[in-house]
Amino acid sequence: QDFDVKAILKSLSIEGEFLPASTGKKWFGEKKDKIVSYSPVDGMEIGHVFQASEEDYEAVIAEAESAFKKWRLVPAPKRGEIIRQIGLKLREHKDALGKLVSYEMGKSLQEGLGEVQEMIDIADFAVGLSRQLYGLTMHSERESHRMYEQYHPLGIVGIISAFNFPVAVWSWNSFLAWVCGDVCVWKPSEKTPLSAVACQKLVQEVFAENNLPEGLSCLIQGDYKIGELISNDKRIPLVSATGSTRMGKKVGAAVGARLGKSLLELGGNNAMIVSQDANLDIALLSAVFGAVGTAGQRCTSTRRLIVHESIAETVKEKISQAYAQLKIGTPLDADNHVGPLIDLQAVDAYNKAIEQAKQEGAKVIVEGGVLEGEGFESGCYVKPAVYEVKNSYEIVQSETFAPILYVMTYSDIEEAVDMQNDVPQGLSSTIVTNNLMESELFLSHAGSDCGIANVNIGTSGAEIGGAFGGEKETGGGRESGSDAWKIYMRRQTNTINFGKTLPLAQGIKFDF
Ligand code: UN1
Repeated sequence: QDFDVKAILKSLSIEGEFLPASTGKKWFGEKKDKIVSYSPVDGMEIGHVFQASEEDYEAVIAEAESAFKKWRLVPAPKRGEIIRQIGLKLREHKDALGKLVSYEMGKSLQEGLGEVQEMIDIADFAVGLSRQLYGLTMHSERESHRMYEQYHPLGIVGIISAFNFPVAVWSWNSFLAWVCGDVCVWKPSEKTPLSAVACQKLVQEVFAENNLPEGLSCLIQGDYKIGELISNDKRIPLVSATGSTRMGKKVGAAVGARLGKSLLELGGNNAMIVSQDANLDIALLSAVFGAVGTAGQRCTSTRRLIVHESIAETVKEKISQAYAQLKIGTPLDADNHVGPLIDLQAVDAYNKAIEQAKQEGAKVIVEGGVLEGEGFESGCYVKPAVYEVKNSYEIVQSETFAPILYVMTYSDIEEAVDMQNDVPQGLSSTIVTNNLMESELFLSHAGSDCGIANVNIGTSGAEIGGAFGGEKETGGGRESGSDAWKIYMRRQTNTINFGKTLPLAQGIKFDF
């Protein structure tokens, strides 16, 4: 196999061990507690970083604050030019970074490269955006007055990201934040610290080439304690956090308690409705990719299949046939469809979910199980599984980050929409149908309650151009495209009097 980990690390300049924190070019902190990165692909140690302390955190924030004072003065289109250069740098290193993501996180090589492509796409988007940070102008009710609004940089943006998209989600946040004139402090997942180091190295090259201040991009490695420092820190006006609903509730509460802003992108429980008028080829392919792609570890992974009762038997049979053909194994081999889960803890959660589903009455359509033997030494490879369930089961109501698909049936479309909505989460949803009335109902105000609602495509694999995020326990945040940039800026309304008198609003008379 032509997969040479050492060569990949070398080409990304990330050989050896790394200190806990980095601001721009500087790396600092103490070599105390190690965070070791093991590949779920083969269980091997890839490298390690060190856990940051509170002092390291303080040093990072001080650098970020001073960088912000300079960066906010750089005109937005010039800030965009820096992101353009970052996009070029990513194109140059796409192959190596994609491979590292694949090896450290365990997603397929295709998906690792796809993730870097998302970074390149958001870089391009951010460049264009840098000339489009528009506010509105309003007509004043007063004579010789003018009103308009403008968007100013916010300050330090804290980014807490998850293992499953170890680089793209950071770039959605940081590239937009930088164009908006903010600086970023990034706490990546402890499960993927090296992919974060690789990103920090790439952007810091661009910053150094442009004589930009240290602290524009700060990386701080550590566990939940660093997340707590960020969430409680008044110097950080916006915290963007991606991960579990449990984590998001803590971050949201801490940031809310100090009346800061948070952008939360949390758990999903994404469903596909398969109508009796569905193109079954589309339904099957998108459901299987959605359920087993990234080993079911996307927040947009398809977890529930809501099938019309008249085609339920056919769909179950087709799903079983499709699953029988899935190849499970190293994600570095393009022939394999399903790679490993991130770690043994995730395998445990997968096992427990299956057990609980069965206790609650689930019927097996495709049985799961942990794989052993040659090629599966890491212990992280599991069989994608499918069970017939009721939507009300407790386990079906919660998100398990694993390739488990729950199938349920419905008899009329309103019932299907109700089932789709009847979970605590609200990220992604889709209907596969050729029936116009059904798809319009699904997209209407009486339809899906999710942040993402699709027709005739899967629940996962969103493009960067749209706003990404969801409702209810998904946290309500929107990042990436559309006008998601607005949360990274502060809005100011300005009223200017160019007359010689002082008329008051609402016609109030005040004289002396
Ligand atoms: C995530 O799982 O946190 O829509 C993000 C998708 C990807 C992003 C997923 N573009 O599946």
